[in-house]
Amino acid sequence: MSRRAAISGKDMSGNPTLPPGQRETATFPRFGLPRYAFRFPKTTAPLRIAIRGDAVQSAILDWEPERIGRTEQSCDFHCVTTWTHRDLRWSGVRFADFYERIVKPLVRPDADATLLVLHGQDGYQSALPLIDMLAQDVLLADMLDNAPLSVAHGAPLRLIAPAHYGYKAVKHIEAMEFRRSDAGYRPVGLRFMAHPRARVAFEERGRWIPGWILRRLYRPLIGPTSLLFRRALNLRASPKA
Ligand SMILES: Nc1nc2c(c(=O)[nH]1)N[C@H]1C(S)=C(S)[C@@H](COP(=O)(O)O)O[C@H]1N2
Ligand SMILES: [Mo]
Repeated sequence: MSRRAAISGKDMSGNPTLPPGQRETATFPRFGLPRYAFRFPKTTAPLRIAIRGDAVQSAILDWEPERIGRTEQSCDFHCVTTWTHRDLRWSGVRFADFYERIVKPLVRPDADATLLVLHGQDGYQSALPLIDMLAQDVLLADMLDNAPLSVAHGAPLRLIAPAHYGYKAVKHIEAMEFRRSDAGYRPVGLRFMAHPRARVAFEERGRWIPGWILRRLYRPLIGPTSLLFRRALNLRASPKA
């Protein structure tokens, strides 16, 4: 059984069903919180990742995927605003392998390192429990469809965590913060929007407000948001247009 079938099941004609409240989109838009639409990575060159936080030794690590072992993975991408784009083919390194082979020996995280905050070059950030990050389908991806990641989709490196909503899938990763707890952690955006786990199968869209209500609030934002993100990208490509 494919991983996707395991997550989302199949309907009576054998087609994979979508998770609750999601709708398939033909396009894969550049997307995010509006305030990040006009922010871009400073560099897309092969990178170094800063490691910091109260549960680890600080360090700067080189991104050397071939040393860890590359993996490919096809999976669906689920945005919290209800669009799903199916069957994207990513290439990169399993986070669990990066953690075991690079992080553990080199920066020795404490046994009570339980939270990982990923930081993007555009100032975006998102947090997941370390236990969720270690799942076999969580990838640090640097390629999509056999090509290096585009700026639109997260160059030079992004997270892919298919069991969680897209807002956990930080693009343009520059730093990883290993923490003992979320005490004092402030998510980007409004507090109600950031669920600590954001699992798609359980419709954990946000905190406090049920997922089926947030569906209706978020859905009308898809059109304007993807338009804004596309315009910002075009403007960056041709500043005078
Ligand atoms: N650095 C960064 N990562 C980000 C975002 C962002 O604005 N900046 N938006 C998040 C959201 S809400 C979504 S749905 C996905 C969108 O990924 P895409 O632009 O490749 O479709 O990126 C996530 N990661
Ligand atoms: Mo999203």
